Amino acid sequence: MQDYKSPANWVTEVTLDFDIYSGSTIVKSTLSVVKNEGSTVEKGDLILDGDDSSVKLKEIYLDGEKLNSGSDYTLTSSQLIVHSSCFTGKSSFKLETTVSIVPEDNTQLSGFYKSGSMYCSQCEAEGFRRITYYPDRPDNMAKFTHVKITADADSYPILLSNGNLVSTTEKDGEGRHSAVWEDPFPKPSYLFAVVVGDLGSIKDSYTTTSGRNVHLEIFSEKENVGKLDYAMESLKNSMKWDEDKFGLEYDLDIYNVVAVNDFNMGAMENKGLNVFNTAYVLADQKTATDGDFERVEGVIGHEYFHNWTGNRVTCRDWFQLTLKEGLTVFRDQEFSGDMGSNDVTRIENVKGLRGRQFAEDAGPMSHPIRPESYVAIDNFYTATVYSKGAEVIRMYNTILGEAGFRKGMDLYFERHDGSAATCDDFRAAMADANEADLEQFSRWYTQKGTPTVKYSSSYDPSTSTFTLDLSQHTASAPDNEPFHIPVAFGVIDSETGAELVESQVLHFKEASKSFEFKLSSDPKGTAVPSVMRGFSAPVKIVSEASPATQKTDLLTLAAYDTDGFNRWEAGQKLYAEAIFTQLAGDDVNLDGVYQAFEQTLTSPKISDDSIRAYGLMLPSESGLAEDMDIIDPIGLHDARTAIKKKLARKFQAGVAKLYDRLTKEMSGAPFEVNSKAVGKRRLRNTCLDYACANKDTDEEVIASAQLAHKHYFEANCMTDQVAAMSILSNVHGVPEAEKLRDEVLSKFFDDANGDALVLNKWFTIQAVSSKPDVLEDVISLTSHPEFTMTNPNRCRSLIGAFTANSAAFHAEDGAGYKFIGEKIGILDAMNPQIASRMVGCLISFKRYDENRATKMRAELSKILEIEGLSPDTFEIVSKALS
Ligand code: 0A1
Ligand code: ZN
Repeated sequence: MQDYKSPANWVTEVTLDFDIYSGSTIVKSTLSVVKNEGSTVEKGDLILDGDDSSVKLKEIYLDGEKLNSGSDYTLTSSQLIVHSSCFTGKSSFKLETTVSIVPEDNTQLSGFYKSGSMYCSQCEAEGFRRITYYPDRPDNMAKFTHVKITADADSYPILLSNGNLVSTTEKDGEGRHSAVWEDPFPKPSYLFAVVVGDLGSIKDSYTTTSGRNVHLEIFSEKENVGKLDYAMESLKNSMKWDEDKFGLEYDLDIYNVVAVNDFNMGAMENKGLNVFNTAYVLADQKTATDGDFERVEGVIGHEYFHNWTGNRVTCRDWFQLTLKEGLTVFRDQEFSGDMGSNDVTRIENVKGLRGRQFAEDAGPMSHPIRPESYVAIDNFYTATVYSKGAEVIRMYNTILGEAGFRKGMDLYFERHDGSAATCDDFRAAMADANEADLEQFSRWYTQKGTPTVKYSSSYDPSTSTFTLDLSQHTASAPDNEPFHIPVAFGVIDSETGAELVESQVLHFKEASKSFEFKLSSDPKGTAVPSVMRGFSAPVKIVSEASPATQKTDLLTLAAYDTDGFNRWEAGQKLYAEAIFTQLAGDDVNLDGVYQAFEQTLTSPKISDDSIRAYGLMLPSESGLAEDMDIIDPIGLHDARTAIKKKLARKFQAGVAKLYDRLTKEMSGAPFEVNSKAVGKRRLRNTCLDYACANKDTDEEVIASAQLAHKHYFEANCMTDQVAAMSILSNVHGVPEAEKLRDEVLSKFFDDANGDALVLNKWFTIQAVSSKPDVLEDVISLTSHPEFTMTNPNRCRSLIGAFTANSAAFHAEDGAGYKFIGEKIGILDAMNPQIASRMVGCLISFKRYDENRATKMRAELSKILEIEGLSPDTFEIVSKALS
């Protein structure tokens, strides 16, 4: 990690003036600058960042004196350096600049840009330097005391920035009007925002515990205003949750949120003015799936929670990104769990982590949650920094307990509110508040890779002692020192299901260690260890018991574990074992799998339909792939499909019965979004999936298609439509079934009526189809009039989705790679952030066989040769090829 140095000068106050004209925006800034007495930087020059591909300097004055290029300042492609000779002897001064920018030409969507008919900004991580010259680093916290926006009044009636509205002017003789905003909280430039447009909105209010009345307003393009209610509910729930859980209240009188169509990421926590990708804020029965609703709630929560973990306490430098992101993801996960079901949320989050973060950690971009170096910081908004970062925060919670964690949070805010902090500051607050030793825990911040924890156990009846042996190592980073791993643990009696050792957290800090437990009485059956309950650490967990013992242990845990997560996990492990056996071409004995599946399908003990549904679903191909040294994408897909078919065949009657029961129960019921209703839909759609998996003959293919077709036309919501259409999109080769498929696809398209988010689903479902000619479909969809590469959501919905279609993308002839390679070249010139994310699908070539690896490498080499390749894409590709 580069050594941190605070700058020679601080900007303490800022005024900005945005004068927006079509094709050119003039930005005037006045920076109040003071010398940083604590700086160790040798030269005292004022260093301002600025991207000259976006910002054109017009004028520059220091305390009213015009400065001259060369003698007073130096302009490079990325900096404006004001020589210290201009301000020697001054303890403070004001620097005024005028620049022009062209938001209409900004296709990178970083800085100030146009999205449809509105203008908006995106400043994290380094977008502010594309708006004006400024010390664009998160440790420079300044008050933005006066932000004036002027634009055409008729085209842009809404003028927004951070903080409180100070004044407005009416339309003048030239048809222009203005607004002035002031943010009383000092902030780094990455939290600055401006939005200008002709927007609709919904309004509400929230009164904080201490009586502050906060005006809440969510803006969107006018035609989408009807889809904002769920976001507003989620916002109010988030505000209440943070007060209840952490005693944290909102601190301004206004909280604005704006939905934007063109956005690189999910959303942005700008102080008092969140900007959201429409995909994470718009939701209604007709256009959003339950997953979409869930994401809206989670992301609204995430951005709101950033107000304390990110904005009030920000990051000293970008190496500390996980300080705000890991912590805020942990907070949004806990919020979502509390709003619905904790077990369900945990299962979903762990599935996500295993599918994406484990893969990242096994590839060339593997990095610790606090990265050591970067070329483009935008490349480090990763699953590791976010999701593994959240797991690291969760481990503090597990080690210190909920009350201890809260004490640590309180101390963290007491020490660091209003400043820019580090990951070490956070760890110190947690340790000091609890008098805990978290020295070894720091390795989670410095060491990369996914550790594997192996375990074995034994019981000695002569001493009534149960022994658990643990060992840890990181295959991808063998030099790692042992981590401090909290292992949530219990022991179950295979005969009675009784808990023989009460659930507790073991502190596993050595390369290997044995833990002993005295049992009060001998087990009736065998004593089965339940290890890593609730997924208590981001590790792979492997049993060293014989395959036969493993199987019986898993059946015990699937039936009796008192930990909901491990009950689910046991079933998943049984399924995974069957899939791998099938893949190896060995005889698969499915007795255990059948037993677990049947139990899940019928057990009256399972009261949550989502848990039942997740228990019936097989592990994802991406999750399974992480347990293979060399990934065989097609073999894996086929093996998983084969096991699914066997289950579908065996439980045809039971599945159909459950499907029918749910259909009856749900018919006529009003549409609701709550755990119960979502669970029913999830379970019924899981049954549909199995019911439609019996497709050995043409008759069966037709019958499946008919069932999905009926499901589609009887659906009262997007969730059910998507479930049915996803099944139909796989149909091929049986004309009668293809007719039904095409009918649904075109009805879906017509009903979308141009709705961007619904059309994204239409593209995605076709891109992830298991049809053998899916690539041809995808290629022809790139010429569809509704397709565009300039909108990140649309681009991801087709191109990105295809890369997730593992069996098709990794086709042996390399056609998938070639297609993506070409697209990345085009994309990089427009939007490097999106291109560099997309290229991630090619970099893990070492995980594939020689044929595939060679072809993937060849595409990467071609990309590397592109003239003017962005630093973002260059960083990823060059790392992969090195
Ligand atoms: N801080 C945001 C994520 C974000 C990061 C970069 C962006 O533009 C390049 C936009 C958003 C969050 O965690 O929600
Ligand atoms: Zn965040």
